[in-house]
Amino acid sequence: MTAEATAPGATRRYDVLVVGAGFAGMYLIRKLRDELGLDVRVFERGDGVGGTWFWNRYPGARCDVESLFYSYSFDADLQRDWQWSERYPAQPEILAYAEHVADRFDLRPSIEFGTAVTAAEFDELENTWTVTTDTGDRASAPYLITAVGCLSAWQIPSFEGIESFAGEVHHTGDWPKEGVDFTGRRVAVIGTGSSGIQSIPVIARQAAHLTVFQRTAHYSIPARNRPLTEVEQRDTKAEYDVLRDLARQSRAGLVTDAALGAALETDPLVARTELERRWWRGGAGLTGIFTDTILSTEANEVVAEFVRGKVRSLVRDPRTAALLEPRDYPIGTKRLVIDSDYYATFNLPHVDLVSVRDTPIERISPRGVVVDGHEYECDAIVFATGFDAMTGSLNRIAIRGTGGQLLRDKWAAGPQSYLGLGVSGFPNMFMVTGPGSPSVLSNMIVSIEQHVDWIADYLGHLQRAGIVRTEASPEAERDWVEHVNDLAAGTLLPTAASWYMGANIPGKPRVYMPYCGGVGTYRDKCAQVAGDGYAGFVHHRARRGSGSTVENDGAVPASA
Ligand code: NA7
Repeated sequence: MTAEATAPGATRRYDVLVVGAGFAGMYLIRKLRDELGLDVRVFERGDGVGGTWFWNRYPGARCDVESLFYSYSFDADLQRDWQWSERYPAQPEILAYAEHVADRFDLRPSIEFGTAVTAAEFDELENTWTVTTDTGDRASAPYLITAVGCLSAWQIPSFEGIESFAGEVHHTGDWPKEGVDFTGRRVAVIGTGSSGIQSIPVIARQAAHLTVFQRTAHYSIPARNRPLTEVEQRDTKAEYDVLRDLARQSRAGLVTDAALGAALETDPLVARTELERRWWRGGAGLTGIFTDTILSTEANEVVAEFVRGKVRSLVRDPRTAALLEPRDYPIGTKRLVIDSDYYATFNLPHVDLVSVRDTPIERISPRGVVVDGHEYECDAIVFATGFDAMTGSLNRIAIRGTGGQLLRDKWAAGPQSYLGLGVSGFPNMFMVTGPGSPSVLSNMIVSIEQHVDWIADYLGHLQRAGIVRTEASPEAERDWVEHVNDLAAGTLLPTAASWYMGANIPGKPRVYMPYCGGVGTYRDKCAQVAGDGYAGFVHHRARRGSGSTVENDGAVPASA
């Protein structure tokens, strides 16, 4: 199918509208355009593909999932041909991969770059979505799919005096393409999540002086990044079918070491040896050592104290080490950070750590950052202050469903969705890795592929069955939200003031947003819903002359 020819300024018509050309948007084109033959239009605010990896070009930006598994599995030739150079891929390499995929599958003709979607509205008579872009263009289609990413709406806290700062200001999530040279300059980094922790060692190598402002000390584990050997790549690729399948059935979309068992039932010497082994091997496997790390405070403390011990041995100045020891939340309840040389950076004579935990940043002055009456002078400020995660990038678009309801109003008390895929009151709209799905708790590419495959199957089914309108039922949505909340409530996850909880944004409701039951379990649930005729979705079938008939009452099987 092709878009109807339209007069200039008129609304263009397609089969599917997609917001975002990151890994989700790109795979949607491949699947919907090339397999289902649908006319797909993707709107992308950046001027290139890659989403997160297009914007987050800060020094040291690197994925915390190993490159051989942070890659698409949908095409055997692609996964065989692409060569990764390092164990953990750096941003330029991931972006080069995304660009390669776009070229290889000729995705760019389906994407409108440099075009942000500002509004999307559902027409209840026509059963179509119409989007409006920041260029004033309008396009409509029966389906709207959001592929906006979970960490795309970057945020700078509203510090007093920020506009008076005379130097340069950057946010890690909106880093200039041409890079920033900090050579010989005094730099302030505010924030010590993944972006801060990854960028601090690299900035320290350039800057004349670096001051790090830390509100919460985070747990960070060495990446032990290194070049990948030919043999490793060849052997992994030979086993890809098995390994990818295990990842799909796993908890986090990764093939990981099995847990030893419950912490307090494990021989302390065995536990200690395994903690050391995992620390020295590097990467995110540390918290998976016990079955109850995220369930029991006592178990959690065994792992947390192990990391604190490492901080004490890596950081020479005891006062700085004490500030860097993470104590404010259980390990694993905020995203575990994977670093290269983070703690050792604080042994450098030109690097200072300022805790703003008890004395917050007072204001930004023309010359620097003011804390407790002291002005820390700098020439540049790097805000590594994170994102309005999971809902921010959806809520900034005026998405209107039935009755003109705004999605951001519906979600005023926290996101509500069915499976993180559909929203009641927003027919024919699907979210890729939306809140209520495993998304950020998983290897994102595994979750993206699962969602896109599921949505594509569903659109095929809808077309074949002549169903013109589908919508999550309020009951299915209510039950799913309750299930997602119950799962989180049985763990330590909601106890941290994390971005998973919306706690990093003043005024944002505190709700644990992702589904924490694991990607394997979640995949089974989605397959079961599909197998049951898309239970939980209400279907309307076109009937000549009199609108539509309801084909499915949206009943959900009791076991969510
Ligand atoms: P994060 O993980 O949200 O980190 C943001 C950091 O900024 C964190 O240390 C915050 O402290 C700090 N922050 C935020 N607001 C302030 C104010 N007002 N004052 C001082 N410090 C502040 O974002 P990242 O970009 O590092 O990582 C996002 C995800 O990307 C990451 O989890 C990976 O999944 C990849 P806080 O901890 O809230 O006290």
